[in-house]
Amino acid sequence: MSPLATGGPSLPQERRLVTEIPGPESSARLERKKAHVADGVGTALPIFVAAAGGGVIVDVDGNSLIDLGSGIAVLSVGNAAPSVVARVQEQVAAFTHTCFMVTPYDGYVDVCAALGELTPGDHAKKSALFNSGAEAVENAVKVARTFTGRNGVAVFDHAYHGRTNLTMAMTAKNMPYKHGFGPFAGEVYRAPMSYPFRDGLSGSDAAARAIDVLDKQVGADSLACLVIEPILGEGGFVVPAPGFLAGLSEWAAATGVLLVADEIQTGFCRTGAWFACDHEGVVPDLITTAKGIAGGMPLAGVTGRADLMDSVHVGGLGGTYGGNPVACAGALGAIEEMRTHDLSGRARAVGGRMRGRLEALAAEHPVIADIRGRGAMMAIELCEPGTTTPDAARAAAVNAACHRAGVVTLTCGTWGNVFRFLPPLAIPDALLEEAFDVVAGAFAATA
Ligand code: PLZ
Repeated sequence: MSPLATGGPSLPQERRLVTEIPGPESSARLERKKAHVADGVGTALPIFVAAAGGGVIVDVDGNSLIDLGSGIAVLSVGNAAPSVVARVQEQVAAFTHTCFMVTPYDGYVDVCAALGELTPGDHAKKSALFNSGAEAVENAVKVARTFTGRNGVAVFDHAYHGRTNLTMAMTAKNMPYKHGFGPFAGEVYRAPMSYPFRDGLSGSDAAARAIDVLDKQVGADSLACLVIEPILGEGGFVVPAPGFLAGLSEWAAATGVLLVADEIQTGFCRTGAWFACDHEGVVPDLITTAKGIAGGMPLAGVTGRADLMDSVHVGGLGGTYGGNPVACAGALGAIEEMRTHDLSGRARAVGGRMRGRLEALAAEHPVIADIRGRGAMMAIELCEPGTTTPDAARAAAVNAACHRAGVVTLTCGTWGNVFRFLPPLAIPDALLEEAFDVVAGAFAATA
């Protein structure tokens, strides 16, 4: 049984190791997992969770680990945030499901209204809700194809958009996401991304390079949309050079190609603004959201210009669970928390602290070749000193050392050599500092 009944910010905000990681209770459960759960479902850090909240995850052995991953950028408001818990409890006791397509309810409409207000641009907007990020991306493509009458979908190098058939085609990396799973959906075309550390190009030059590829190899009049993460997520937290997104946006507007911003990882205060596009003054035609939107409940959205969203025939968008009332209640609680506590400001403060620590670390360890990110979405790319040759082995070693020392860290990037930091914004400063002491120790121990 779990040693703790509830999580949330009242959990002691401390790193506490009472066994090795993973401990005996987690190791026993890992054997059960191996017996009953498909091997294809991997696990980055096999501690079984009993409770979580603020900046910690407590496991079944009684260890308390510092969370620098937020369940992959989900827990902006923190785990089991009181505002989310209260609304979810109230909703789950009232009704758990009707299917919005059968009989509607307020929560769905309230979330769509909030998305219309918060996403970039002050034009008339409408939304539709789904269960996962991949599903949102699929539906954004459906809307774009219907509105434009064109089929082509442009995506970028290093992109990650999901694990369904269309979104696998849109995702760049083969292992582990695509290997052996084809054939993939057609009409997906890939253009070069701006990657300042590796290409040294200005934003406008990188945009011209991408536009040239799309012009010559596809033709704008065959493209329904251009789908882009304004900051790459799984692909390595690459922040495109300033002007790259604006250059693409101008070209898209001039050619009738719809600009779809995939803000599933960057959205909802993570980067220090409601959305990453806000930093560049770019207003996408459509935006996909998920992850941080609902404090851990499964919910995703597509939001866009009302005329685009309404181009789809009645009944063309939906699904049994999309915009489930309990998930919508979670979103309304999370959004309230972000609004009342200025979580964008908090993300900037957390990001500033992390950048300072990473700069100090890079001065000592030449394997750290690049520091990048925005707000509380920061990463370091590890390369053989003085080169751009990826050092994935070192990233894996540092990651494992952090895990053993009680800090939940994640890697990412096409070459697996990027170490990324995504703390819950509810993490106390002292705990964040302690986590980076551990990261520094892990670099020293693996040097
Ligand atoms: N678009 C930008 O980051 C999800 C994937 C983890 P789903 N990223 C984490 C994994 O290995 O499966 C993501 C994203 C961007 C789309 C998605 C897909 O969102 O909710 O996982 O479907």
